[in-house]
Amino acid sequence: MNPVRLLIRGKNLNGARVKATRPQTVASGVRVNRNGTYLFISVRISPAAKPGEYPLVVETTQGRATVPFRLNTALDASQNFKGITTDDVIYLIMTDRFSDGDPANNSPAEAPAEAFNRRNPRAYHGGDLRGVINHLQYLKELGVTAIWLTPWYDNWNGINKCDKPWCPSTYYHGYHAIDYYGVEDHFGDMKTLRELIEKAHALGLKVIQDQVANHVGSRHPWVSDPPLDNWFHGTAQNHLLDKFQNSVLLSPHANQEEVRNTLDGWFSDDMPDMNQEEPEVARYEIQNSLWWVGTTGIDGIRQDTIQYLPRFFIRDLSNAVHAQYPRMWMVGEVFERDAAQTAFFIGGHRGWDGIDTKLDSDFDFSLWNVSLDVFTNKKPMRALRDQIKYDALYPDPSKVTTLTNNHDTRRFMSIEGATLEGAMLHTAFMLMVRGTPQLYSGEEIAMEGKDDPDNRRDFPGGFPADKHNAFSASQRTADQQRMWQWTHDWIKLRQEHSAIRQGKLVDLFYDDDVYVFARQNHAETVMVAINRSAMEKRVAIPAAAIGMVTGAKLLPLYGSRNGGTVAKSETVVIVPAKMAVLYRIE
Ligand SMILES: [Ca+2]
Ligand SMILES: [Ca+2]
Ligand SMILES: [Ca+2]
Repeated sequence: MNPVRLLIRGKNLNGARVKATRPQTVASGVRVNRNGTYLFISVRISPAAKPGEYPLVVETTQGRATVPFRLNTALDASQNFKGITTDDVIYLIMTDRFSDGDPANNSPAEAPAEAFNRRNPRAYHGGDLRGVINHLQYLKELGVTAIWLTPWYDNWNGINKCDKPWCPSTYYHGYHAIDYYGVEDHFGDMKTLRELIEKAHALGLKVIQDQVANHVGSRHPWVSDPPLDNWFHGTAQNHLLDKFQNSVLLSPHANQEEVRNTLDGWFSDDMPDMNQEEPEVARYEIQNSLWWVGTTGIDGIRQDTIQYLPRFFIRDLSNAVHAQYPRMWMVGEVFERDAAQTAFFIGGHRGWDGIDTKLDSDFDFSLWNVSLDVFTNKKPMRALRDQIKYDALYPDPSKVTTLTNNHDTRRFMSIEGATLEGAMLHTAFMLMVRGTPQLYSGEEIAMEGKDDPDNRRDFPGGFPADKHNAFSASQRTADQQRMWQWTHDWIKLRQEHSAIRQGKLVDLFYDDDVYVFARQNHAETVMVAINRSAMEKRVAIPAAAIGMVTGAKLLPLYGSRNGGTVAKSETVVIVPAKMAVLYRIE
């Protein structure tokens, strides 16, 4: 992107002129805000410019200041920005709750002592980037191929006090940025972040950044002194508050008042809504996104609360990212149980508004929700097939990101009706169905946790003085080890069979207790049979539907010793109780 638009903060900037000090850069297009505290400037960079310092000089009648501006050496595009595909398995880490690798950063200089308190579920617990680096090998052993870290932007270090149940609270989760260009000091610094990404890449693990273009935190210095009067939708004193009438973002018949409330309303009084209709805001956020990719070498972006961004902006952001980093991938959080809504936001097709968001992926919350109900015995197994039929709404359903759950939802083991076997089948299903699966840290050891923040408990063994270390197989309980091994084994099966990662999905059988489907590509056909009941089930599969001829064999790869042979165009499979079985067709 050239020229780049820079935002300079200062004082007495009214009437300022800006000059580049070296011939390889040319400055133009000055714009200053009313208070004279922010200056926008475009800098065109010659393709011949070498990495180095290219300071700018700002001059007013009152004086002169030098502004540092550095061109960095580009990272190797063959080793970075790799994008995420269905070949990947994503593991979500809430950085503060995973592992404390550097206790020295637990109470940064200006942070009050009570902001760090492992007994307060809304305080910092000490997890950091070093803790993630220390456990990359653990993730490699589990078999995942990509990690998504919750936002690492710098957030306010203070503690909120109020008479509400959520106080005292901190921004340990990272969704209230006070500096879009800063790394949270509780988590580490840019050098540690680069080390994390380089070490992850060296192990074959990709890294996904959680970006939040929709809002910043109310402690951001912009809130009291905005770079432009319309930088936000409204002001701290006067703004809409989002009522989360999300379906108005889908409906062509929605009235504009409700649409504006949902798009422009603040996510909370504590989360000022950025105004992407202002081109300077859109430009700032797009460049910021590209800057993180280029500076750190990340492989993917998870875009928070994406449906509250204007659709033209999602498109412009997606296009800008793809133009500079062709393999880059962005997944959006459209937290909806209605597949029509998630499908509306994914790229690859135009909506009724004429916009194709070009968004690579969004999370499949509808299938996630049904799977929770099925594997806690609230809905019949056939509900999985009844949901997945709405894949008709997607231009390419393989592009969705499936999830076992995330940091905003209850952990499986704390849902009413949950059993370990249910959790195991839910996980196996998500690893076998179409899409790119995303697991949440701690599910592999069947952690418990009710609604936020209980679903964000510390990973056992990640913190100094933890008595029990679940990173180590020898210290896991029997249930933890059973879930860990199961998760590991199904990830491995996915990695070993391209048909699971890339093939089409064919429904073969579904009733109250059993769902059988094939995954099929040019290389092979595999078949997944899941039986949630306490009884062994025998089901007849229409073998011809997946090209099996008389005499063809079903070889069990996992979950059973019983295979099958095709006779009279069908084959009978025996699925053990509370089990998922994978077969290969021969
Ligand atoms: Ca720490
Ligand atoms: Ca901070
Ligand atoms: Ca918004």
